[in-house]
Amino acid sequence: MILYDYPKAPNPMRVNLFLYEKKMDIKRKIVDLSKHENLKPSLLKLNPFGTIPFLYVKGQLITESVAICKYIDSINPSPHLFGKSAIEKAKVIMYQRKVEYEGMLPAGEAFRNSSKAFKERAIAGPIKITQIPSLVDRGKKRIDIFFNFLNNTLKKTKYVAGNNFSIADIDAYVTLSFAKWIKIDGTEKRAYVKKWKDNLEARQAFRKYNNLFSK
Ligand SMILES: N[C@@H](CCC(=O)N[C@@H](CS)C(=O)NCC(=O)O)C(=O)O
Repeated sequence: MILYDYPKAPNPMRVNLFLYEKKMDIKRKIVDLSKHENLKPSLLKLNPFGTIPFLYVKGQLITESVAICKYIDSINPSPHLFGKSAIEKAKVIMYQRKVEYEGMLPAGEAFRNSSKAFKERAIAGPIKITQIPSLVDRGKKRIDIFFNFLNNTLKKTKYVAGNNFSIADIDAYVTLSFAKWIKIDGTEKRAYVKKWKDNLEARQAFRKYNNLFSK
């Protein structure tokens, strides 16, 4: 099993935090996104979608961070980051999808449609897509709505999907970090988000991830 990785970028960050929470060390190959290595023919041959992370396991390609996490979870179920009971499992998926659709995607929209580095690359992967500047403000507005939702959620429960830590926390934390790339601080005036973030950053897995870049 090999993970094609670039830990700094938001989607690989999700998988890295997930692996650290599972205390799993797997073989990795770094694909330098700053040098567009993902778009090299040799890499596109392995993963035609051109996105990172991706996993190669038993000759099979698995892309999409949540699918990679699901595979890891299936081969190594403990700790239960996708929930344990039937209700909990459904809630984890419910919140994980809300985080991904209402937080991560708008953050990506605001970032990729504003950054000069992505002028003709507004969508990740090998197909050229021109930026749409009006998506920047809309993306930022949606992120603001998302962080309010997150704050209200965390007012009621310790973690995003309830009282147990899950993949929904990992993805929400990645969204919080990603939003900083477009100069949005989701903790500002959101005391519950701030408390939850501090709590996550005290976890061993999050410390390990953040230490990668602390030099
Ligand atoms: N939906 C995919 C998104 C993957 C993605 O967009 N990855 C970015 C890095 S965060 C990427 O590969 N960018 C390469 C590019 O922009 O060409 C997932 O969940 O993994």
